[in-house]
Amino acid sequence: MFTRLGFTDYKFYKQQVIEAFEIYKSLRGEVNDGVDLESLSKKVQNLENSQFLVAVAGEVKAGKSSFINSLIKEEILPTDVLQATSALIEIFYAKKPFLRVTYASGRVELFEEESKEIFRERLKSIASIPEEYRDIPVTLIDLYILEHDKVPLIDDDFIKYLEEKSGMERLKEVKYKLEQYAMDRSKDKIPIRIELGYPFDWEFDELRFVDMPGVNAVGGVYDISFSFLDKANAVLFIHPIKPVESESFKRFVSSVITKKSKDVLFLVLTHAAVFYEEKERLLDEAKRIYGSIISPDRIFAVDSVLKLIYEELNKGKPLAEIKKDKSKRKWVVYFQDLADEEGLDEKEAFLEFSGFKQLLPNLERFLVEAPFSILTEVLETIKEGYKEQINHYQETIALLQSQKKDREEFLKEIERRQEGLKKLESYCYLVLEEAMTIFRGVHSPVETTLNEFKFNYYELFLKSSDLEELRKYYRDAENDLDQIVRENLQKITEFFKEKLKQIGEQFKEEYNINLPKIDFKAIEESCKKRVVKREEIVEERIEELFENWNFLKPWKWFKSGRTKKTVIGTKEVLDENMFFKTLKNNLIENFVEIIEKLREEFYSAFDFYKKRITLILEEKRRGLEKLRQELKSNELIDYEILMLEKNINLIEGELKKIDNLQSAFIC
Ligand SMILES: Nc1nc2c(ncn2[C@@H]2O[C@H](COP(=O)(O)OP(=O)(O)OP(=O)(O)O)[C@@H](O)[C@H]2O)c(=O)[nH]1
Ligand SMILES: [Mg+2]
Repeated sequence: MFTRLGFTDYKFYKQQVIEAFEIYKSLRGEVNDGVDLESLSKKVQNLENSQFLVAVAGEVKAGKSSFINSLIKEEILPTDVLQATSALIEIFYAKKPFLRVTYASGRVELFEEESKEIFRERLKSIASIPEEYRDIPVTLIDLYILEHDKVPLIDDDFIKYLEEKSGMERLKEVKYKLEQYAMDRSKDKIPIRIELGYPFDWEFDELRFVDMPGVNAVGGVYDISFSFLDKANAVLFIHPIKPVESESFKRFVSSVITKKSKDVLFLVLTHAAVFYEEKERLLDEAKRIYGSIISPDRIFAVDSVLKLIYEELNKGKPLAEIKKDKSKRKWVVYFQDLADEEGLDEKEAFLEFSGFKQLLPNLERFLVEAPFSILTEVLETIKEGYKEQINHYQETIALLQSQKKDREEFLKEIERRQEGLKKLESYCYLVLEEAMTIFRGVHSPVETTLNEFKFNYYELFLKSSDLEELRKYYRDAENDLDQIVRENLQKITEFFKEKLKQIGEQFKEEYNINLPKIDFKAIEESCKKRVVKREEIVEERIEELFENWNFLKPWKWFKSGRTKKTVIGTKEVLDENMFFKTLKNNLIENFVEIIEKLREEFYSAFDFYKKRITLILEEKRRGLEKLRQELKSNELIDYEILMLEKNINLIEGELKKIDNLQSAFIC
């Protein structure tokens, strides 16, 4: 589905769907058509505010910043500087340029409407590690300050800890440097969020890139990066094309990336120009090596510098000018020559050679796929609602007509229907009882899956050997739990739907009433929310980040377990093992508790279904009662019928429009 569509199409159809929803709202009026308007409005609102987060990760110096620059067509992110680990940079479209820096203390610095060059310099001074401190593990010192809110005492213990954690040696010799660095550091000086809004020449305003600090030598990332990866709609792992074999990527996939993020992972091999002749071979090799980790159509070879040259040409800068930039000179000369040889248009050739022509459309399609299915969902719900409205109007018209013809017969008809509705209600309750016996209890499908799930993750938690693995498994567990809840609610819904369908047919024949539509999807969604109590995925994933910058939400549950200092005797020491053990125990305890709670919540979902069904039936009964009590002249009846017919016409027109819209984007 949606295979040929990209950002521009999405933007266009999104607008159309929002408009269709507005019309739906106005046509619907007070009629209850079974659609949960609140839930649908929220969905549409999310569409309006949706953002696409693209996390760009990779080893130090892999070419992450250059890659983003080449996509946003501006050389605004500093390259060739070492990005500090606590500093992620978010880049997105803004009409008026601004740079906002949030520090760990909560202090915010805002720079507005400055030139690209000034932003670039500012970013450099805020986000990168100063030259003189490159040989000390500044990140670990920062993390210490962030977690303890005080400067560490640089004693032998601490130095040993730094050496163990960072893999750097002989740090004792630079003790003065460690002290000097630490002395000047405080929460007020450690940036944790850097946002850059700029009027990029990029057709999709909802896109947000995140330039992540390099993953460390063993492929690990810190919590703050992890929470971004976890939320990202696409994760691009950047790696130089040679050597193709990458331990950091493998480790990144095996112990950082959750099962869910794995579905959004791309591998981008950069520096393709440097090994241009071998490019295809290396790409094939990568596809072969990583075949079991990532689908081959998510692996690309690109060269960011060539793309940047193309963008400059596009802006009208002549090659002779571009050549003056030392980092580009070599590539200009080589590829200009190659373009000549192959008889290609000079400008287009740079784009062609850059490899972005393959990557970009694929990335675009990938990113819009999920939102496109939300558009479809919204339209489907609206259609269901409209159809129910038509049913409702037709029923009313029939009643009005019978009222006109024979008043006595009309009253009888209403009574018959009311009686039918009462029966229907008790039938529904019977179905609920039946559902409860199937879905509750020790042998129910819910219990079986939950038990299996509990057992699996208990083992994984116990077996995990470091914090990173534990973090990943915990997140996997959370996602799996989501999935379990979703699937089981779906099963319940299916059960209801099937039963109600049978009842509905029977009632239509016997009592001449249509079974009212029930928005099961919305019931399912609100149940799920109640059960899992976490925000839905699409919306406001960015805003809450500051609050959680250091921990994942669930991580917070056992925040107390995270303090890295352990008191042994009278001395406070940094004991990683002890810390990890405590953390693991706390986590398992929490985990079991959460499942127990979830089970209870899940079962209360039945009450929720019951309430909803009762409400819908009651409303229908009330409507009939109103009709019964109203005395209408024939003239008024004719008028009402006319109005209802007009409504039906309008709705039918809208339905046709929606069908056309759908057939346009399902191609
Ligand atoms: N030829 C070529 N050079 C590249 C490419 N990507 C990056 N470079 C060069 O590689 C160097 C490092 O690039 P950066 O973009 O700073 O790398 P980074 O991953 O952001 O580095 P850190 O933020 O420090 O981890 C720079 O000199 C870039 O010009 C590429 O695709 N082709
Ligand atoms: Mg960088």
